Amino acid sequence: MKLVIAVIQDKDAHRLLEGLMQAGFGATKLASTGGFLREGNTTLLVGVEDERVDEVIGIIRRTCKAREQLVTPLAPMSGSAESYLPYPVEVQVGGATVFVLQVDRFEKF
Ligand code: 2BA
Ligand code: 2BA
Repeated sequence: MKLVIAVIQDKDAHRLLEGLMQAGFGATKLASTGGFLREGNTTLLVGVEDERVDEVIGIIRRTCKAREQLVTPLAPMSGSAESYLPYPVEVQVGGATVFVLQVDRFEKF
């Protein structure tokens, strides 16, 4: 068994859960925060048999879109604050960031 951990954008969470449920997968949705943007995102945990991992990743791939987001970087910790002119920069936020972990033991009671 594997545990698929997928960090996705909130906007895609509903559709992804729907797709996973339709295909008969179990899932748990967690509210999370990105370390860089410090904004809310969604982390899904999907426990799945080894042979269906690619199916889960396929559903994630079809559902989750990459989007451009404007961010204004924080002032640097060092250097002169006066010379620092913050301007928004565009970053591309995935898609999805997916980890697949081996599950040593799975129990349900
Ligand atoms: P939920 O997904 O909200 O599911 C609550 C209960 O609803 C489940 O209890 C199950 O009895 C039933 N259920 C779930 N999906 C169903 C479906 N497609 N058709 C009919 N009934 C369905 P549990 O199986 O004890 O799961 C409790 C919670 O554990 C789940 O809440 C979910 O958050 C998590 N979970 C279960 N299996 C998981 C998995 N493979 N991966 C990740 N999280 C899982
Ligand atoms: P955030 O950390 O809020 O990052 C959002 C987006 O900002 C990233 O998109 C990336 O395009 C950009 N970014 C992140 N760190 C950067 C940096 N040091 N400099 C410039 N740009 C940077 P994604 O890579 O698609 O990541 C989306 C979210 O997935 C992340 O939100 C984070 O919550 C999670 N994630 C990404 N890589 C991870 C990893 N290795 N481990 C755990 N979570 C990760």
